Amino acid sequence: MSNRQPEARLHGLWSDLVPVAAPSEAPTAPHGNVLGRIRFTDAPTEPALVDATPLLTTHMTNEQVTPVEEIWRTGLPVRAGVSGDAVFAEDGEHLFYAVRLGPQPVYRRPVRELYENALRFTWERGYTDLVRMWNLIGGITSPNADGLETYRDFCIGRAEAFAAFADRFPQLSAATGIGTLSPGVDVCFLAAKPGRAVHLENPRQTPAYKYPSRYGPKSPSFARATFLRDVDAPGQETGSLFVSGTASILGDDTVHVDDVAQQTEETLRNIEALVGGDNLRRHGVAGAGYDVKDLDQVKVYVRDAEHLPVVRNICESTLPADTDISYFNVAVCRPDLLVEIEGVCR
Ligand code: 3EB
Repeated sequence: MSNRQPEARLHGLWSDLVPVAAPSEAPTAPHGNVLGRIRFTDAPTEPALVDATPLLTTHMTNEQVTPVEEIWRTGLPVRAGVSGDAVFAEDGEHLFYAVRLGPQPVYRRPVRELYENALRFTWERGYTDLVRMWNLIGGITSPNADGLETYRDFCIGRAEAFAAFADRFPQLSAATGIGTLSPGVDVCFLAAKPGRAVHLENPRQTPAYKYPSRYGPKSPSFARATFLRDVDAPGQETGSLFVSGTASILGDDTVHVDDVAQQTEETLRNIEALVGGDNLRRHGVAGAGYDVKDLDQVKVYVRDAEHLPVVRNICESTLPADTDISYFNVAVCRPDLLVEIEGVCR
């Protein structure tokens, strides 16, 4: 665990990645209150309140990688609850929501329902800005019962839900769409009270919601990053930049097919362009911006186990030694994508 989160910034939202085996043995006493936890381990389980805190458990580790838990914290008092199949927690400024959808022959309708329930709940509680979403999809590039790729099937249901809520959630946030190792879909997200979130696109990439239909009947519903201003910093540009799952895509094309080293380097260049000052200012966020070296709480998804060493090498030589990085051996949403990387800049 790195210590790059400033202790003083108690009114933002931050996360740690810790080994599952010893979450309580974190080297520094964690400050703040737990808003939610995402456990990346060797089997999925239904989301539940554990220690009065939402816990989503997703199947993302095998013998290649170490189970970890991502813990989201806030400086404000937290209240947790259950809503149907979903679990949530809120602190008056932020909401964490998690739900699991079991294996389905066709995902479109149940995914639409899942997202509509989630968006309705979130809107009713006043968390009207989405901040960061994760879509963890079993068999992501495998066909559904109708022969359509599961990711494309998922994207239809999600897009239909966002279309139904376009009056309330006109802006899409940062997200990840990635494979897991068990069928079913795990979804969780963070949302905030209005006025603090700014959503960013990447000048090197076509906005995902404008991808042409050759990638699927409905485009993916997400932005490339979301900047969340700190609660206690009116007029100042301090906050967190949530970087979406990023891959080796230029425009809408996968580049460096079959070359994992080049895909990893292109992905890091995409992140560099996304988080830099020029791109932030283009979206109305003042300040110097970030460098790819500022990326922390990094998750690196690698499709093929044999590519883990080369991807690790490139990430470790690009990012500072105290960066928290977790690696997962899971499929990415296009069969030709070998790697996807996400993280947070502060
Ligand atoms: C891409 O850029 C790679 O469907 O929620 C990245 C982040 C990707 C989020 C999603 C998909 C999603 O298109 C895939």
